Amino acid sequence: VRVEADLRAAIQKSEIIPYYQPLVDLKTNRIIGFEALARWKTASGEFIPPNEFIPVAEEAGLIVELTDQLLRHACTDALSWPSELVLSFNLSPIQLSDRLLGLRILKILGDVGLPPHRVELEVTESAIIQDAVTARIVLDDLVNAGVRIALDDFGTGYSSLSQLSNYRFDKIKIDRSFVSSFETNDKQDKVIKAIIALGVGLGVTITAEGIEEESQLQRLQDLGCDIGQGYLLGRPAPAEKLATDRVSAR
Ligand code: G
Ligand code: G
Ligand code: MN
Ligand code: NA
Repeated sequence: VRVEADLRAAIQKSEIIPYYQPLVDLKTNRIIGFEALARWKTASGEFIPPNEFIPVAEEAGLIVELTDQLLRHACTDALSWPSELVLSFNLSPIQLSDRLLGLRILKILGDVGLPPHRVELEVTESAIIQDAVTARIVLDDLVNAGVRIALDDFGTGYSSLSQLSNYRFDKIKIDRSFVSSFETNDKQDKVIKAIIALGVGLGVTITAEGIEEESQLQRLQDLGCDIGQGYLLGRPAPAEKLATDRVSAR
């Protein structure tokens, strides 16, 4: 209950802010955009990670308010970036069962003046399975306006193969658990190769998450992976520390 009251107050005081992690084109080494990752910076200077407060926000019915605030903040930040850079933003699974979500997101983009084609939303498959009818309405509203949709955490229990033929995703993000183990595990290497081939077949862009080592980056580039993300390429950082004018990621 205390966490819930604290969270309510934190939203009121706008203590929860987006950090940004670069998304890098692995063919050109250029930053193509940033993923917004929520951080709760408390008055005492402590950081509470999203895994701790997003579930509380969902339970307490605060996720709509929190998301609206974070998205507005992130879109405003993105307005000051070079105009070719995209903003990628995570949605909680339960949000996709709110049929007004799409229109609310588009309203925020309109208010801020960020064109929908500069925004990408990250969803997991479990979000779609929960309420497929509503998820379809929400995703259609967004896609028709030009927003792109990424299937996040691909390959884990949250995202598998079942919805790939039902929805037209623009991007698939390979979960970082694959990238972290694929050098020591020859089968994992084959799995990543197969996901990249799947992307080619479906005409979907593939992003690899969690790149921490030079050797992982090299292998992903050799396999033809489109986009990379991870501590090696850039850690999540506050808006004021972003080098959005940097041509190359490294
Ligand atoms: O930033 P970090 O890797 O600690 O994020 C942990 C989890 O929290 C990830 O699954 C990420 O998608 C999620 N997350 C981060 N920011 C947001 C947000 O603004 N909204 C939602 N719904 N989830 C977020
Ligand atoms: O579920 P989602 O893919 O949105 O989660 C992204 C999370 O992964 C964020 O919390 C982010 O801080 C974290 N992350 C980003 N890059 C790396 C990395 O290279 N290594 C690890 N361990 N975590 C990462
Ligand atoms: Mn994500
Ligand atoms: Na992920």
